Amino acid sequence: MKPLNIGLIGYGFMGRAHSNAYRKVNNFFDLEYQPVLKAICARNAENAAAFAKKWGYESVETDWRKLIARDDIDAIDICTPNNSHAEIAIAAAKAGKIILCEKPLSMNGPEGLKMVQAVEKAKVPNIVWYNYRRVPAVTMAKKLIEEGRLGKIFHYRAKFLQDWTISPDLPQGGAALWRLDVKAAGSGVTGDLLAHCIDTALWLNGSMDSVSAMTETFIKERKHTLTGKKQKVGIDDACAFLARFKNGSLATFESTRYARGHKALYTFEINGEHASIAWDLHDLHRLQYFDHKDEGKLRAWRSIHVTDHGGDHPYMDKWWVPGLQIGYEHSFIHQVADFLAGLAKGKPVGPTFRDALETQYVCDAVLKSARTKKWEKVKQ
Ligand code: SOE
Repeated sequence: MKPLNIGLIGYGFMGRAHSNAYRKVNNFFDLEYQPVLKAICARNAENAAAFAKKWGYESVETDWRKLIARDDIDAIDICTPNNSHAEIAIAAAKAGKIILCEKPLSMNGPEGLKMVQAVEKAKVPNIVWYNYRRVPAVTMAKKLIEEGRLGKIFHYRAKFLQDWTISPDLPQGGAALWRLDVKAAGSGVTGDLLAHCIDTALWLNGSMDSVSAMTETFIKERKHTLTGKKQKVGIDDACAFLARFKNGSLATFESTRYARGHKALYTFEINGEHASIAWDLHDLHRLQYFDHKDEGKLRAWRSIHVTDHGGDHPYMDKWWVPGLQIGYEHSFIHQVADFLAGLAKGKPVGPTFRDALETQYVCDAVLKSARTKKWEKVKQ
């Protein structure tokens, strides 16, 4: 097997999810490449060393520029807050590194475009970690749509609901709460949560034409973790938008961190001429499917447990015996497996930076529409 030396930047939630994927992928997938956990990079040397020990990284760096300059690093994995993605990715591309970047790609479309230009100029393989595409039930939804089973699509409906920022005492900023600080995150639920819904939607239902959005910031001021001072909150706490897809379908998207009782309720439903499908992250191994072509007396929503083998249920033949389900972390393992397989064939694997730029353009149009209170076209 060919080694692929990974240099991971950032050791938060995503640093763990990606490291776990690198460690497990070759145990379950037959691949030409094998990720090697070469270096972890983070500003706090002590924490980085503890992370290296726990996950098996061979070395520690505290400056990402030094990591990128190392000849023994093949791929840079960016798991830092959103405001540093562009600088790191552009430098990594210039150094000829393979790049795996956490979502969202960038703070906004223009910044994302520079990143796309950098990786395309350098011709380096690149991917963005929109992991939900590779939950087997979601991948199966894509297959069903591609097989034409839904026919013409009329409606796309998605939401991503959480409830962890309701307390006004929660500060903004710093290592754990940078998602609440607009300077680090770029936006609130739009870039953090709706970006997932948008990525899946563009993948399943094609490009969007225009959007009409509303956003709200319920808590206007929060103490900043780093300064200790109360500061204006610049992120959107909640966002809902209507969209028109280029295929003529209509869509609704909603996200909030103020839906008491919901932790990560990502759901979507698609209604086509012949059939409908629905999916729910809290029950991620099931795909709900209704087919109007079924015999009348048996026609009903079926709940498909996407755990079977035989090539029919995506990825599942790589795991346990039929009927035994897998979970959230496996979507990252699948992404690494697909990326490594693409690398061996010299083929790009989505979502590439360019794919993720389209999501960024939708986010930009959504935030603009919330400001102008008008329908806005999505930049193509
Ligand atoms: C936010 O709470 C978050 O962790 C997102 O940043 C992730 O992308 C999402 O998958 C789960 O929620």
